[in-house]
Amino acid sequence: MTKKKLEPLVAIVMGSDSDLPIMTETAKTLGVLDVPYEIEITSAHRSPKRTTEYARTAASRGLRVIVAGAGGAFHLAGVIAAETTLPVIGVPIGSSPLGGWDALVAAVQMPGGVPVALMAVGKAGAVNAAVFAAQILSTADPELVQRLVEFKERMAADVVEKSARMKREFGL
Ligand code: RP5
Repeated sequence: MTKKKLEPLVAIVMGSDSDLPIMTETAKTLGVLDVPYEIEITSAHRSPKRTTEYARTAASRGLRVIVAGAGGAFHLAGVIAAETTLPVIGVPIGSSPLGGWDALVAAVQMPGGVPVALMAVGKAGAVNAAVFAAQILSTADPELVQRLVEFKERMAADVVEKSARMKREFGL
């Protein structure tokens, strides 16, 4: 039996295809948590009209959370947050010669009234954006709470397994 494709609840948006190797982690983690998502490349600088239109229509299209990944000036997340009432989660990406410091510092300079929830720089931030988006959605979805509990249990089991593997490799 084929699984019915669910309407996306989370939008993963990034400024460039060069951000994709990082933002793929958000998609993968949402997949593990069984949260439907859509994914889009749109730039605050290079395609500003498309970006604002995307943000303006996101809520009416059924999306509930937006994850924005960008490097450099990190304008994407702020521009999106300015155009929607949905929660926006930002993932700074170390794509510029400044290695992500620029995006990180820019991300904590949103003016009062326009919040962007800041995750870690890079891959960890992309994973956490998915978990955080799922946590927001789970406040109205007990089954998703259960999947988040199982996600944490798997993480704990992975650590135990890694420790056992390390001991085997050391012959202990
Ligand atoms: C940012 O500029 C994008 O989010 C990307 O991280 C960075 C570089 O983009 P490309 O020049 O690789 O397209 O806006």
